[in-house]
Amino acid sequence: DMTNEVDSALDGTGAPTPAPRKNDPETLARQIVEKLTYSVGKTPAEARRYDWLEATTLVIRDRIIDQWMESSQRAKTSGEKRVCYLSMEFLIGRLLRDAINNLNLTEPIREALSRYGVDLDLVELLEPDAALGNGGLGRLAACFMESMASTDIPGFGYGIRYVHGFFRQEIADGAQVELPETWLAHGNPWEFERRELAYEIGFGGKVTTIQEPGRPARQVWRPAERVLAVAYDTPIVGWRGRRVNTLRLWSAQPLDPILLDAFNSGDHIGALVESNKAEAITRILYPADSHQAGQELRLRQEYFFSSASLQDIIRRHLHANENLSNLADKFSIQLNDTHPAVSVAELMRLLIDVHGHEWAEAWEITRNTFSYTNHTLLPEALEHWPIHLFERLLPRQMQIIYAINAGVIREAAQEKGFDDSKIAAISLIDEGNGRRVRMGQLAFVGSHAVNGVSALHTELMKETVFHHLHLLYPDRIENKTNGVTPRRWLMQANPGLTDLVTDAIGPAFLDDIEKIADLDPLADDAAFRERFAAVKRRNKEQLANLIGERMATQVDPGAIFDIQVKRIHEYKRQFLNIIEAIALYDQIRSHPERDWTPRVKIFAGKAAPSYAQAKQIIHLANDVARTINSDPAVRDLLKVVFIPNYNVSLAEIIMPAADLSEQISTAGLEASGTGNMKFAMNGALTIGTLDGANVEMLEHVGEDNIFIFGLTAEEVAQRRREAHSGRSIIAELPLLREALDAISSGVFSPEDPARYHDLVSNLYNNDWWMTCADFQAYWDTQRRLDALWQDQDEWQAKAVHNTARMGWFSSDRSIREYARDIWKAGPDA
Ligand code: B1H
Repeated sequence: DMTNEVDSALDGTGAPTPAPRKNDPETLARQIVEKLTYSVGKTPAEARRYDWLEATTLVIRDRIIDQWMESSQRAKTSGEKRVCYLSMEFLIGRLLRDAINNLNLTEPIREALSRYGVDLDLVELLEPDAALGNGGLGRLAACFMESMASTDIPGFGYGIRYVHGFFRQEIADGAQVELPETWLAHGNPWEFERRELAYEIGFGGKVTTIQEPGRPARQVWRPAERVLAVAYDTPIVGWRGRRVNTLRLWSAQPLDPILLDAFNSGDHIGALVESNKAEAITRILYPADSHQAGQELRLRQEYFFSSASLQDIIRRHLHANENLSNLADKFSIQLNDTHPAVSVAELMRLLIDVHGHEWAEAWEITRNTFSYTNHTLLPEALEHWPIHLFERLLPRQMQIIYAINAGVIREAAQEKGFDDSKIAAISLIDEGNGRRVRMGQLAFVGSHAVNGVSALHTELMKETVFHHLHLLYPDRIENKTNGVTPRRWLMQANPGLTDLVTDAIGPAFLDDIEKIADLDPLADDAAFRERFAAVKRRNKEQLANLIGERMATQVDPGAIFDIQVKRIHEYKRQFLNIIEAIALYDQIRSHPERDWTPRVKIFAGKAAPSYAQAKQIIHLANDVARTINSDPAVRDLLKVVFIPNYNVSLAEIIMPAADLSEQISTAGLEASGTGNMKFAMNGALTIGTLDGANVEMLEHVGEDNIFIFGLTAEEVAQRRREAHSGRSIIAELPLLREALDAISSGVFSPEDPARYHDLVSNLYNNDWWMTCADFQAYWDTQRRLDALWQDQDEWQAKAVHNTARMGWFSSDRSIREYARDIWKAGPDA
């Protein structure tokens, strides 16, 4: 069988297996030099740092492959249920340090390289980030992959191998500039091309009904275009190398690389048109976070990777099973948001048209196989495709969607007595604004379980977007609060804290992060607090160095590091944070005699290229930074920094260096947040609204250890119904008014005084995001934090409590809940 999970002569059929590998520095050093010589083609004397990276990666990779083959064989031969995580995004970041750490090889590798005068930390820095995602949703998929491997769940990630990941951001004259990202430029040693795993994906064309005598009518789809999906596999190593799972990413290739007839008749460009069109599908990641990218190419991407993944799952299933009737017993498929929701129609098509199942049975299999995670309630992010586009590109899937819809509507009318307005609400077709296919509704009805990503978000799903579907299927929605992997976000990102915790409570927490709770009593131990603060201080110095080097701005590591890093979005309210900085700036200048607490406000994040307001906010942050940082009147009391090109690797430096984490979204709009968790685990205090997972963080760390302010989700909804505006609030709050006056009069943009006119007038006329409504509460809470900073014993005790009480927010816990409640898979199934 040429289409095994991992192609190998070593499949347990008596072929020789390699000797177990030794992991002492001596052996590792010898192997690294061997790779350097025979794979890279350099002697140690000639080798440059990049060559050492390649050689080291290859040595680590060999060790992973041994485990990988074993894990794949185990999953295949045991017949255990496998979990497929379908996601348009996997925001992985660097892999080398993750792999070395999870194989427990950090020290021996460091030692091996040092024999040649090579510094492991510097080598690791050369690896490009795999940035195949936008933000939280893609990073969650990466944490989940790591946690599935670490908790011994046979998990398979399916996604797209974008040639260009998330764009690189530069700041020019204060404004965001987008540059192409080229992570594959030097090749990718982590991926394995599986040429034998290629599937045809069709687009367009016609559906014809075939009626043979004595047999039921069949539908046959003849696509007008076809492309190939080729698999690239990346191993995902779990903690202590226990299990190595596979991330399978699809690359689009033309069936014919060149149209020779066209070429020979002189049409050299035309000869390549088909090929270019095919490759365009997996060329680039759409950079619109929490916003629907409504273009045809996006729908092509979604269908392309959905169909390829399903064809692959079916092939794997039929390898060990006679037919697809028991598919749902052997595979669970999680849809990461609606981006792969077309899978529901595609699996129906494959079951009925290709594998000959009856509709009713196919529907049963489909629903039992799929489950769906919703990540946002923002109307502008909910995917819906114009019917004419959908029908033109995927005519057979459109027919199937109509048929699914008819069945659901019949059920709603007959069994629950839904009237027309309720039926309009659940319909898969939005009849409102030019008929559209609603992908959320499709994913919902095609799944046996639908989950939100925090307790609050899940409740709001039931009340808002899925209100009527929830009435129809009241047991379907459940909550699975997000988590983050402590291997990357604590152990690797913060080795200083990891060593300190190990020293204090022993190493058990490394294997079971909830045991970090043993640290809690040490919050009362002055000597421990001092060591805890010293670790934080060193991490802040490291970040201060980075800021000094990259931006030529000097910041004082003794000040509060107050950090907001995430995608730039109005609902996340970076603007509120900037206004507070301006108000503070004014106050410091007006009252220089007061005992101000020094602060460094740090921002980072990318705006979607087409999101004008978000780009304005970036511009404003940079303009404000320029003004404040060059004003001697505030000296070291206030600095504002916008660090360009936020990505996973930068986050790994930032999270451990924060004193204060800004999680200040308008309540009801941040589905969960995961940065909030990374910060708190690393001992930052949180200033935040009652939104997303902040609500559960409050429950875990306790109200004394988190700083909650502002309107609740319910109050926000109420004010929006009352057509709230900012004007009257601004009139009553001089601090706010003066800050806004400064912005709109061009204090921060003297070269273009009108630059922020719209940004500010939106607050007066509308205040949709409750920036004005929450300003005073936010300001007051910040001043309480200023006062707290003066009492370092108190601050550090709270910081220790945060680290000790955040274990529950591990993605291991999230994954175990999915495995237990939704997938019925894994070691405890
Ligand atoms: C989240 C997205 C998202 N929610 C559309 N929705 C995208 C929507 O490219 N697109 O079309 C991309 C991303 N991302 C985030 O998911 C939430 O805003 C966070 O609150 C949450 O923590 C994260 C993971 O659940």
